[in-house]
Amino acid sequence: MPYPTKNKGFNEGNFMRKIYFATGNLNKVKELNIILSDINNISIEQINLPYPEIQGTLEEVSVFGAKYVHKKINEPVIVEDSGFFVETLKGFPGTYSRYVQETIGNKGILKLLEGKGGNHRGAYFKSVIGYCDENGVKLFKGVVNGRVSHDIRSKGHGFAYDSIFIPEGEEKTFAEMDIKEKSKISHRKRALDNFKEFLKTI
Ligand code: ITT
Repeated sequence: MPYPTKNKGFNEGNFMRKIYFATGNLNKVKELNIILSDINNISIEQINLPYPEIQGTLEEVSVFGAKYVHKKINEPVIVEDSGFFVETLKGFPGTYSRYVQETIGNKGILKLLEGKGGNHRGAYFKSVIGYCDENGVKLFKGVVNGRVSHDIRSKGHGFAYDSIFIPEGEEKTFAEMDIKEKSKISHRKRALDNFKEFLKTI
C-alpha cells in the first residue's frame, strides 16, 4: 500500500523540504550530508534534541526516538541508532556500543579478542534510521559485514569503532578510509539508500 501523505510529495515542484536529524553525533551528520548530497530538493538540518535511549533493540530505540522528537517539534524528523556487533562475543557490544566505546573502548574490544584468529573476528555494523512525520514512523536499515582488526589502525578518519573494523573485501579499516570511501559501503550508506528510495514515493 502506498505510504499516505497529506502533503504534496517531496518530489513535486522545486521547493526545498526540510527534514530534521536529531543527533548529538556530528560525525553522523557529516556522513549523512555526503551520502544524501545527490538529493537536491531536501535539506537536512541537525537538531540537538536528546531523546531517552530506551533499553531495547536498535529498531525499538529508533521508533521511540523518532516519535518522541516528532512530537516535540511537529516537523519531519529522522533519528539513527547504530551499533557494532562482534559475532564471537555473541553480538557484544551491540546495543551497548556507546557505553562500551566510552568505557573499555577499542583497546578493550581488542583485548576480549586476544588470541582469536581471522575466522573468529567477524563483526558488523548496523544502522537503523527512524523517520517520523504526521503519518507515523518508518524504519530503514543497513548492515556492513567485516572483521575486527588485530590492532587499532587509523589515518585520522572516522570515529569510535572505525579504527578496528575492516569491511568485507577490504584490507583497510574504516578509519584508514576517507569519509567518501567509507560512505560508499557503510551501514549508514545502506540504510540511507533505502531511505532515499522511500523519499521518492512520498
Ligand atoms: P546519537 O546522538 O545519534 O544517538 P550516538 O553517538 O549516541 O549518537 P549511537 O547510539 O547510534 O550514536 O551509536 C552507538 C555507538 O556506536 C557510539 O559509540 C557510536 O560512536 C558508535 N558508532 C555508530 N556509528 C558508527 C560508525 O559509523 N563508525 C564507528 N562507530 C560508530
